[in-house]
Amino acid sequence: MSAKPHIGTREYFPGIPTIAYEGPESDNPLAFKAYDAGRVVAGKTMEEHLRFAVCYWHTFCADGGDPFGPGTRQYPWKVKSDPVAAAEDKLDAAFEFFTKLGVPFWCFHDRDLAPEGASVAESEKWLQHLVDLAGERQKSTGMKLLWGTANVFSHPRYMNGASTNPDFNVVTHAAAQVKAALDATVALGGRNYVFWGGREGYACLFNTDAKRELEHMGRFLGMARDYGRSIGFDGTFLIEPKPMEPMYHQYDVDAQTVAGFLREHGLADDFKINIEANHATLAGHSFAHELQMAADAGLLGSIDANRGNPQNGWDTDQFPTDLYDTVQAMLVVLSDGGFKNGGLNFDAKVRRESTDPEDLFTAHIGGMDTFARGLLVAANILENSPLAEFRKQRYASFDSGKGRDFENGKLGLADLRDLAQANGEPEKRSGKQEWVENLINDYIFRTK
Ligand code: XLS
Ligand code: CA
Ligand code: CA
Repeated sequence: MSAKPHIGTREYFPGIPTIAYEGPESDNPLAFKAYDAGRVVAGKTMEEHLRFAVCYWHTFCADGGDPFGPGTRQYPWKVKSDPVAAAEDKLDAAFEFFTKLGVPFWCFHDRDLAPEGASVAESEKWLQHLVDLAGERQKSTGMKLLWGTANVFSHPRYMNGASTNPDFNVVTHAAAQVKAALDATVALGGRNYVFWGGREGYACLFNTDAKRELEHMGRFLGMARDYGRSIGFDGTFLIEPKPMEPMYHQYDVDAQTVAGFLREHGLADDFKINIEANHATLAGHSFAHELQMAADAGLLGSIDANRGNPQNGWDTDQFPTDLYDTVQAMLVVLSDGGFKNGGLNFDAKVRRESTDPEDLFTAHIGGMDTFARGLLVAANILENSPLAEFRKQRYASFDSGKGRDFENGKLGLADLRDLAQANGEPEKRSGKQEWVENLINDYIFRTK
């Protein structure tokens, strides 16, 4: 460990000001056009509704490397050869970025923050050191932690999985990391703790006992829940679904799969779901579908805000710029009563070809503005449009009479048969899809 903690005197983003709201007419790429943190919408400020977070891994750790070539960005906080000293520099760069951008939250994996040591104890010591420094930075800047997590998928020991590994010794290492990451999350006042099952799945079913692996995963998550509660974690545990990549099949396929798993293993009171937009599309769903399924199950916890590329089938983690997507997302979030512990974490990376430090800022500004516009439009639709009433009316036949008896379980299948015979052919009722789609666009056009 380097002798003295870094004191953060260096500026890593010189020439970049604190980002201000300048309004829709501004041409300044380093200003918000829609995100006006203090503006009140539907009873809360934009900052309170959106709860933006910057993720540590894509923004400060990744340098643009891909399977075909090395990184394209040389970050000034990555030059020191002592890995702990480099981690201290990275922390300073991160907190400078957070404060200049004006987001209230951040997110990390254990190994983003501190390097892996030569033993479990050394890894814990280094993480503890960086957590202490991060705690000081949080205090001086007012930043808060949206969630912490453990990276139990990059190290080669996890090639066959972490909690679902066929080797118990590997499971113990995953437990050591999750324990330390929970300690770190609690020390930093994190509101959530995330499990993304990166290698919890299989590449080949012939050599896999999927039933046993799923039982191990349920037991492991229960142990993590019990440990977290025992050290005073009162936030939300989150599972982040993703159907594949890196594995051929990952067990947390989508929101409905995870909801069933949580109920089967007695975890649904402590766990909710973290929906990532790009993972939804990998599962063959839309972002809005995944949010709706999670919300309907009472399990919508938080969001990883990004987008995929419709022309390919992998996890491109691009910044969200599609207003239609964010309007749909915010319709679900607002109808669900808004975020409680959760928020909008930009699990998104600039393209390999985007090499200026400024690109990190413009990418986040674009994502924040797109969600802020989405919030404004969605709030306007919910407050002023006939959408909710139209949807309710489609189901009006269940609000009284035999329809209500059906919903209340008072009728059997033969009763329904007799009603069909007695009432004859139902009247045709249009679903009016084109009309509702136009209505959404009308509100996108008219919202100020
Ligand atoms: C990867 C995931 C990962 C989780 C946190 O695809 O999005 O970054 O959010 O481990
Ligand atoms: Ca994610
Ligand atoms: Ca992703």
